[in-house]
Amino acid sequence: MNASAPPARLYSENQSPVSPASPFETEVGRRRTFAIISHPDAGKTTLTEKLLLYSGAIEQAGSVRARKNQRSATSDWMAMERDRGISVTSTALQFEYRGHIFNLLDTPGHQDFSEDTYRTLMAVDSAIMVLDSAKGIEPQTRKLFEVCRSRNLPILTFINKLDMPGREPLALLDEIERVLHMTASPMNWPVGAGSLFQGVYNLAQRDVLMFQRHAKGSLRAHTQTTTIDDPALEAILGPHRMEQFREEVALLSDADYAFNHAAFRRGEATPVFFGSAINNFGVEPFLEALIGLAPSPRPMDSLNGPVDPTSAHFSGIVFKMQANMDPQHRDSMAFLRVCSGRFEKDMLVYHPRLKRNIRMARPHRLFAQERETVQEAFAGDVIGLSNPGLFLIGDTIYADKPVQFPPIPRFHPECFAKLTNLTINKSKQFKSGLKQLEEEGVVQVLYADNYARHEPILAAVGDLQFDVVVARLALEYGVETQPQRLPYTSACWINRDDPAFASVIWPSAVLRATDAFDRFVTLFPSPWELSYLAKQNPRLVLRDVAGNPMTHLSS
Ligand SMILES: Nc1nc2c(ncn2[C@@H]2O[C@H](COP(=O)(O)OP(=O)(O)OP(=O)(O)O)[C@@H](O)[C@H]2O)c(=O)[nH]1
Ligand SMILES: [Mg+2]
Repeated sequence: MNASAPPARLYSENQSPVSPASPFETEVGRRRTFAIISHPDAGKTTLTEKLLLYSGAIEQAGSVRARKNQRSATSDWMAMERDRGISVTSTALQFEYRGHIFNLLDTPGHQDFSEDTYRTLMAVDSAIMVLDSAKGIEPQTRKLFEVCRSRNLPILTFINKLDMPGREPLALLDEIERVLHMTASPMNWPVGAGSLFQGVYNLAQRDVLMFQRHAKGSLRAHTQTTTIDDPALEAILGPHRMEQFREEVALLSDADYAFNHAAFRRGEATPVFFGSAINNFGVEPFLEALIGLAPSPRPMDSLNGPVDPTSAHFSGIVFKMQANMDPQHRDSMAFLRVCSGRFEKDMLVYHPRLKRNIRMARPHRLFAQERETVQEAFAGDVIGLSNPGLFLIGDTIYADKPVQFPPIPRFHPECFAKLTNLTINKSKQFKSGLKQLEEEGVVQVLYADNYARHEPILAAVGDLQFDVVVARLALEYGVETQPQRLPYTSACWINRDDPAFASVIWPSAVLRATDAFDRFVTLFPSPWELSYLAKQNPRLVLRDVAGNPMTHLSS
């Protein structure tokens, strides 16, 4: 198919395309809301930057690992991200391109931040899976893919770093099919590889887009369109590679590789694109393809059934909180995915958790750490709400027709550290900073029941979360802190009113604590002690962080 051609199409609840009927439906139909996911370092932030460059949203792309005085990547705006060259938190970027509104969410790849990525995947209609051509499908990509699959999210694949020595493209397609059980349909095919990577062949249009390298990719690459029979192509590739290239292209015409849009929409097939984000090679065809392939807003699952994005009734879900994004506005921003209807500045919405109406006085369009007031938004949009203290992750809001979106589960923690405040005269900032970071979901904060000093215990999925807490407390709250790893690896939650609770004899190795919601938590040095407690107290219900019974322990 011609990836760049299809017009905006609107999908009804049963996923069959219907013609846009009203200006409102056209607005919804022109939205494309997607997350970029992968194992660390595959090039998500670099690709994000280049999509912004080609869409005209930025004029010059920064480098991810920015040296002093260089521009740095738009989406890695946090100091720690710039210092370390890794993404720590998801970033929302809204921009317009060829009549379409893109809501792009760049996610962190590191598994210690996977809870943030997971939340973001709850708010999108499709995902871009970035693969490093030398590494193929890496463990974290696979895990995130499983999350996408559980939500039936359509996935587009961008195979990156073709400018470096990598695996054979056919072997990469084979790996996608074998490991992810998804049909991989190439939409273009690389001309040359490594230092000889010169362009991509568009399989539908049967033309070749040749690239020229440019100033480390900070500006658009010069391109030239030619045909596969152009002698210049053979002159660049040499007779042997040219022969191989022709054979591959012939093979790809086979029906096995044909792109099936319906299978893609069901998450069973993925269109595959090749490129080198750092050099801007293959970025423009990918951006064009996104218009036709990335779906417009889909119905969102709610406890009341699927919510049609084109319903006239406004609804939305808060999927992320982020404080202190803009040093000039040290406030907390709630990221809202508009799930249905039209949002208007100053509209009155109902907040079921607070059981009251609130006025949406300060909605923002988000572009990484930048913000500007928006007057309206439509289903599919991600907007920022800066209403202090009103929102928590997972909050539903709606205008008139009651709806409740499912809760966004927290991840069960596996590492724990005691946090000491070294800036004694700033205990207020220490407390409020920690509360804020807890609300953002950066880390969970517990207080031990039997510690003499009331020092907080951080509970996390991975160690890097502790580094984020320390760095952000220092930079955003002026508080120096020292984390000290504790020897616990497992946790369980127990209801205090559990009938079996009072008779438990607590082993000395466990630590009893209370979480931010005043729930009772127990920490164990190893899973063995946790199983032991379960066996000794068969009627006691041990729960995970989401409150679900940990059934595997009783067997
Ligand atoms: N050679 C080459 N390097 C690339 C390319 N794209 C990105 N890189 C480099 O790969 C490294 C990681 O890039 P990022 O864009 O930060 O990767 P990421 O996937 O966002 O990483 P996390 O967000 O930390 O998971 C950086 O040093 C980039 O300059 C490419 O096409 N070719
Ligand atoms: Mg990144």
